Amino acid sequence: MIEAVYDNIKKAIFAGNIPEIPTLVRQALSDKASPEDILNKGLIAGMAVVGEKFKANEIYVPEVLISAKAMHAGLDVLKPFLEKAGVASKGNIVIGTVKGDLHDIGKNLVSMMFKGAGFSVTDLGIDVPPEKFIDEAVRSKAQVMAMSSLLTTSMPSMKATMDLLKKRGLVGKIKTIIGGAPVTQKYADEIQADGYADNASSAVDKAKELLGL
Ligand code: B1M
Repeated sequence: MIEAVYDNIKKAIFAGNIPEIPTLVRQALSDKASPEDILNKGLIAGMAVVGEKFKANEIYVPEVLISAKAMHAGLDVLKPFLEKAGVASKGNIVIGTVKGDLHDIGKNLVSMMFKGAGFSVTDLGIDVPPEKFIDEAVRSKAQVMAMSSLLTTSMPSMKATMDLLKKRGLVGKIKTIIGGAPVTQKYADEIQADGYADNASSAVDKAKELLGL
């Protein structure tokens, strides 16, 4: 029964049916589905199909953009459930999508999960240059700087940010976590980021681990 609702969410994401998504997500919530299952089995599963069809040139950027809007409409409904925040802040995190990259769905999810785990989060948005990452991390007294990249062409901006962090003598003082579809642990090792996470929940685990929480 609930599987059918997940399937409808998946199809509505692929079809870019923006008005239907909030209704379906609310329906799943009232059917007692967990926010995590709605996210993973519905919304993210739908975006995965979009990614496959996009890669195979069966759909193009305008369709992907509409699906992304549908995804955001679903995340808006889930947000308060994913962010059921802890009382005292566990620490400050700055997060953003690196320079040259406009993808923000995964980054927004990671941001929501951090908030849900009780961190104070400064979200710098997309296309964030190295200077801005570091200036904001210093200004907000962040313990963790979290960078997202979805493009192989924007990954070098992670390295540029790490290089600037080193130049400013902040390595070790501000912990760094990187992630995003093309990013790997190997790449994190190469650029000497403190941590890598392959999904939003493991980003939270990694932040806690790095801060000894
Ligand atoms: Co783009 N795009 N896109 N796109 N797009 C990809 C990434 C691509 C893989 C599609 C493909 O070819 N199969 C491909 C990249 C190839 C590569 O470099 N490896 C690609 C391309 C090529 C492009 C353009 C260049 C296309 C063009 O213009 N010709 C262009 C680039 C624009 C730019 O950024 N400068 C482009 C544009 C777009 C849209 C604007 C249309 C749209 C983005 C809308 C938006 O974000 N607001 C879009 C989308 C939606 C996608 C796909 C289809 C879906 C991405 C997504 O949101 N996934 C994507 C294909 C795919 O990934 N399957 C694709 C759902 C999201 C929940 O997952 O973001 O992976 P994800 O986040 C995950 C994990 O990666 C991880 O946790 C999240 C969930 O648990 N994670 C982290 C993410 N950040 C993390 C940070 C962490 C830890 C974990 O720590 C800090």
